[in-house]
Amino acid sequence: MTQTRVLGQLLAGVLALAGAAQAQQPAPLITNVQGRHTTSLNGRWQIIIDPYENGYYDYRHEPLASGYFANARPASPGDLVEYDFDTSEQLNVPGDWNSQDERLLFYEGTIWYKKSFDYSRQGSARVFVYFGAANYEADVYLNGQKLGRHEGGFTPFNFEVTGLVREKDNFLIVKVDNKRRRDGVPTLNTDWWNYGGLTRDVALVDVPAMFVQDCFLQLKKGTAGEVAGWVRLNGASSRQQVVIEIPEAGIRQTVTTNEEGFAPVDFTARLQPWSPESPKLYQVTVSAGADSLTDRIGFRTIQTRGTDILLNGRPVFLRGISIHEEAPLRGGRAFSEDDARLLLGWAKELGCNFVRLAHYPHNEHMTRIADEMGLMVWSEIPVYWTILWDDPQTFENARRQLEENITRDKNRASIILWSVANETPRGDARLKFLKGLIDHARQLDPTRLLTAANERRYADPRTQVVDDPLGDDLDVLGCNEYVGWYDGPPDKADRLSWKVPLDKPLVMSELGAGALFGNHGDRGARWTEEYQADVYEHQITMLRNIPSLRGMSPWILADFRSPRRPLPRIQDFYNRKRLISNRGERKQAFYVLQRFYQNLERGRR
Ligand code: GCB
Repeated sequence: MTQTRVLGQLLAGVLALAGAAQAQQPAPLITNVQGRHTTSLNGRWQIIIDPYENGYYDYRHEPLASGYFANARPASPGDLVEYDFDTSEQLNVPGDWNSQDERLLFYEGTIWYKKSFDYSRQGSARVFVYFGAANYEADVYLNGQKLGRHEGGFTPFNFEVTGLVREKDNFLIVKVDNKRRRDGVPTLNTDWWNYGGLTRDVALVDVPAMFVQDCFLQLKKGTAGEVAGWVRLNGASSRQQVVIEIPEAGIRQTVTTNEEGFAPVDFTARLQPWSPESPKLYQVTVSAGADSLTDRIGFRTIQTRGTDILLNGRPVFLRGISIHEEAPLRGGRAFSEDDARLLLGWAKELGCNFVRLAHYPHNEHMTRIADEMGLMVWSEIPVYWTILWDDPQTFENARRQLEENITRDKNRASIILWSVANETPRGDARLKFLKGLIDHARQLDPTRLLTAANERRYADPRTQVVDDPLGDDLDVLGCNEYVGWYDGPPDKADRLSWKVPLDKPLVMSELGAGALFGNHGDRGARWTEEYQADVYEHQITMLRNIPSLRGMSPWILADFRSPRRPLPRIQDFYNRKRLISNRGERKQAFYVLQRFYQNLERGRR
């Protein structure tokens, strides 16, 4: 390389870094995207697989001023351009890359996505590009200019593109990188597949100059007839009137924002409560200036009293199941409304009134369909196993993912529990980290219950104790245990008693055993349906005897891929603890649990 060229590249690198530093953060999250005017950017996207990140770094590993995001093409036959989106391969968006191309099954690294589009601005003043999720890190560019970066694979983000988008020949380029990181959330080690890509919907969102960015409308904690929350406008430079209407309940309320566009809301209303038996949703419209935004919202209260969980003031037992965000019949990440209906429909058939959406925020169809079907939801962030408790950036990352999750879903009546962690190891740094998340969640949402899936310990060989010190800060104690699978034979459950010193409800957030559908044998033989069913039988007998047990979400409804499960012919990289096979066949344990849940529902515990 000549000296001037090297200097030029260095300078370009510095400029690119400076530009990147300016445009890093996504814009404040727009909520209820389903209720807005959008232009879908789903479909086929051109891709470049870039394991060495050549499109981002030069040979000194300095960021390039003009990387693949420039979408360069040779201007003359003598020009050297070593990539070409237009003749590259394509992938579907939404969708993970691993399940779309056999060569990408184990791929962890960068893939560049490009979508070209024309855009006619139908009177709208402002435009945002919205991503339902990209796993894990996304660098976003429109027409060669960097919009910013988002970290975290399961929550939405958006950038304003009002001044950048043009009528013809836009090109949106996203560098998606799913390399696992020690300081990431989740970290290097998980029991689920690291599906990479633009895994959820991508759309342009049109809004007026001033618009309803967000609102929080739920029953005030503990009251059946008072709606409390707030509205937030974007683009308001002075005080504004906002009208909230629930026509079916005869509600029309006007509030006035402050100069920043924020207004608290508080009014009384006679509303039929949302419940699994009667999942009533109301049309709620929030209007300000030229904007009017409608959502379907349910209203219910959720509290604890001693060891009871009270839904609308009445004790409820959470008949649940855990679910990963995977499309069981198709394979790969679930992303569509049909996927959500299939998974949650199976949960209903099992007799559930509750689902644990493990181990990260699922796509928005899941929580909206749960609202519609009447399933209570445990919603979780991927603070899983042993992340870096001492790293302030890891904390900030987890805090942001929690905030994005709550921001997106806080009006879903189905969500009763925010969970901040799964099977995290006891210790001071971890306690401080998780208390920080709990405090933040309570500030963002004072109406819901806080939980975490913790571990239990043996006080003596026959006594299990649930006494993780994090419990002091939780409303509901979550506990994972695998008695009969990782911990002794199935009948070990018969010999155990449980101690739960805190006067709080306990939810057994995981239990289970692996089996292949159609694999039959002796009850003592691993991987048979008989073994799995036996574990469920003994577990149910044991669980019945835990006085403060108020719910359970066994592991797990359907198949999910896992790199930790290589056993040939049995696992083949799937965690096999599912109750329903990937051809939809119900295993014996499905019917054991279904019978238990049906009896509970009929009041026979
Ligand atoms: C657990 C984890 C879950 C695993 C499960 C298993 O405790 O929370 O992510 O998949 O056990 O199957 O071992």
